[in-house]
Amino acid sequence: MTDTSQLQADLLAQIAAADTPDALEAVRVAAMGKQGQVTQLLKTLGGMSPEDRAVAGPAFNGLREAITAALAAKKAALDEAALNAKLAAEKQDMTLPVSLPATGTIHPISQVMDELAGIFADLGFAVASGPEIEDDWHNFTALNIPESHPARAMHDTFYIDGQPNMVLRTHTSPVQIRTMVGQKPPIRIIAPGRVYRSDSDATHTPMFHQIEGLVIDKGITLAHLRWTLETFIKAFFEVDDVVLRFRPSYFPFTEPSVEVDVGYSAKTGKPAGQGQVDKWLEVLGSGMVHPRVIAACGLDPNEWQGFAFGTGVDRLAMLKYGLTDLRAFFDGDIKWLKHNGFSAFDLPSISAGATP
Ligand code: 2NL
Repeated sequence: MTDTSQLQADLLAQIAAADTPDALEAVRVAAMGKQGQVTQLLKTLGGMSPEDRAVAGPAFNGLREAITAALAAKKAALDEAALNAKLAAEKQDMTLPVSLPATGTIHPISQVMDELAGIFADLGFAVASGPEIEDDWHNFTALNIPESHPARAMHDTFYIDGQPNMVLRTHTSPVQIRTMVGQKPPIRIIAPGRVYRSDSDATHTPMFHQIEGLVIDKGITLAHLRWTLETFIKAFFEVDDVVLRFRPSYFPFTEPSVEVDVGYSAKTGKPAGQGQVDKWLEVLGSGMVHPRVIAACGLDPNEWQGFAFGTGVDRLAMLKYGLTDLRAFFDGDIKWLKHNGFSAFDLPSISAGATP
């Protein structure tokens, strides 16, 4: 009864013949399960004389090991074959063209964000980003906004419940503060992103999009600010000739502060050149970075100067693409998105925005 070679040959043949995981499992149960042939054989060792057991033990255990190994090898082979079949069935030819018409569109805000990033990339600006939940220092204090400033009042700022020092950022300036703190000048960045203010009516939404820009270097003057903004406005509105009006203004974080208006033509509804201006539209706030802001970031204001600017992306999108209802931007109305969205295949560039 110690000759296991016939049983081993039978079981190995059954394992070899099993061509599905279920069939293999049936063979395993029949051999190695509680009532399995190999298990039953091993149980007989207990009732044997020591002499018989000395012979049968190694033989039975050898059988068990051979079957266990064969089951494992077959299981691995079947698993691999199953995976290969699945991969073959799910194969996608990535070189095939996209089936048109594509149904989704690029939201005007995303489109304008892409255009802005493209324009400023060509001017040597990197895109920076940061958290939307900010601490009081990065959002206000470092920007020379004292405790008493109205921008800190509860009705403007969303505070985080139970964390009086944390706010939803009210502008993207904290991104620039983080860059100045963490990076050695020269710095040329834009910071586009979502910002939050507790304000909601026809022209204000509690979340909106802002883009700010910052340049820090040695010997930076208002002339650099003026050239950069003029170049940006021409590229963005796709006009060669544009008249900008710089008005003195006030921001706590810049000194001097300058508001920038674009001359508009009533006839074309576009920014206009000399002699064609019918009205002025305010498009940007800007100024020379306040020495206190530079110092708050650990830099010496006698060594480093810079300019900064900020504007609303949603408003820029409305101006450029003739959209009149701000709230429609956030309604998610498919008809509106289809009509006002942009093709994903239409890449914005410095020379041309995309056509809706
Ligand atoms: C506006 C005006 C502005 C800035 C933003 C800025 C950032 C740093 C330092 C100094 Cl870190 N300034 N940003 C400067 C002037 C104007 O935004 O009307 N935004 C919608």
